[in-house]
Amino acid sequence: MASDNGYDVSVVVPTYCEAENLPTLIPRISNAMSSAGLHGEILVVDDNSPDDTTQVCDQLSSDSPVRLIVRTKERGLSSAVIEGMKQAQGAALIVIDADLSHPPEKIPELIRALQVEGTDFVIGSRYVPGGGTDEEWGLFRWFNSKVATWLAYPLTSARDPMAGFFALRRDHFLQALPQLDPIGYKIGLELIVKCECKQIAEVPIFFGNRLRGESKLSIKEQLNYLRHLKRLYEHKWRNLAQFIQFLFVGASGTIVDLLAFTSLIHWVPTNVGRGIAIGVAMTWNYWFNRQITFSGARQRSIPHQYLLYCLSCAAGAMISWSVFVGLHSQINYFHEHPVFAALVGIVLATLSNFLLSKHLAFR
Ligand SMILES: Nc1nc2c(ncn2[C@@H]2O[C@H](COP(=O)(O)OP(=O)(O)O)[C@@H](O)[C@H]2O)c(=O)[nH]1
Ligand SMILES: [Mg+2]
Repeated sequence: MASDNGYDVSVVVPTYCEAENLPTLIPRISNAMSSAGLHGEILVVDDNSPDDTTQVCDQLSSDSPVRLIVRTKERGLSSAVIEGMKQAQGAALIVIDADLSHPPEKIPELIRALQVEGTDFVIGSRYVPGGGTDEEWGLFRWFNSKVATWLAYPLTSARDPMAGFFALRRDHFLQALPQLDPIGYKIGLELIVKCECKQIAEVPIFFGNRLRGESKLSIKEQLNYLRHLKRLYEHKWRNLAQFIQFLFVGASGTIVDLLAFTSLIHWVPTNVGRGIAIGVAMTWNYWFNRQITFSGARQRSIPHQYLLYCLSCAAGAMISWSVFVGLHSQINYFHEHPVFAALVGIVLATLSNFLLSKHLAFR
């Protein structure tokens, strides 16, 4: 496996303040490649770290095929990895953290797994037999990583799709490049979904604690992961993903409606309280559908969009009511079971609400 210029592999190392780790990491990557007979390059993609990364890379380049790419306008792990991959020239691309949590000696094994016919993507995996994490990993971090993996399960059956140590072919990456649009940390998951990787191999690795320095994984990045997941779900199942979000917002609106109603009946006449609670819930639903379900339509003017949303809800209410009246008066079964007639009305109204919201209010 070699590209036009003869490189078998490009190893992309995203860094932010990792100058202390590079003198250990780079020679280990370089040795791992040469002992397996792999001809390649190491691309360090640094976001202008306020440490000695530049000098350290300069020194290391006399013995290792390392090249430093410094970004000054952008910051972030995923976009740094993409930048490195864009500039890479090897036939295979490997991404590895700089802090020595990932064992560089496994690089040849990842490459061999990628060469197996049909394999699209290879993960250096903590969660397959033979893999593991350092015992000092706190319960919180372990739990966090597990929950993140479960949330991604419908997107991929890989055991460790959150890993930052992985390999794929450069031509495969280039095909998916125009579609890449990650936020946050999980660039491997982004590539698995957007490159439509079907056959994923997992090579067991032991994920150690970082050698030196501090983790850059913040709470903000964890929230970004949820936003990223939303995007990936929408990429894979656009309408279904939107409909599920619409249902969740609707369910939260029902709770808001009932809470508002039960508090209002102490202060105003019941019918008035019911009306106000419906209005509050509708406004709640509008807002969260604008922010979450149909976040792509956020640039449209609020009053106009709110009015259209209220009209969509009114149409839904009419449908719910007419279906109920029709079924209840015409069909014997529903005459005897009015709750089921109401249920059919509610289901149809929800569908119509969704379609009108999507194609009219949040177009
Ligand atoms: N270029 C770049 N690299 C980053 C950034 N944030 C983290 N990294 C690198 O990504 C890798 C993983 O980050 P780390 O802080 O170890 O995350 P953790 O292992 O999840 O705690 C390390 O090599 C970091 O230096 C960033 O904003 N820009
Ligand atoms: Mg780390």
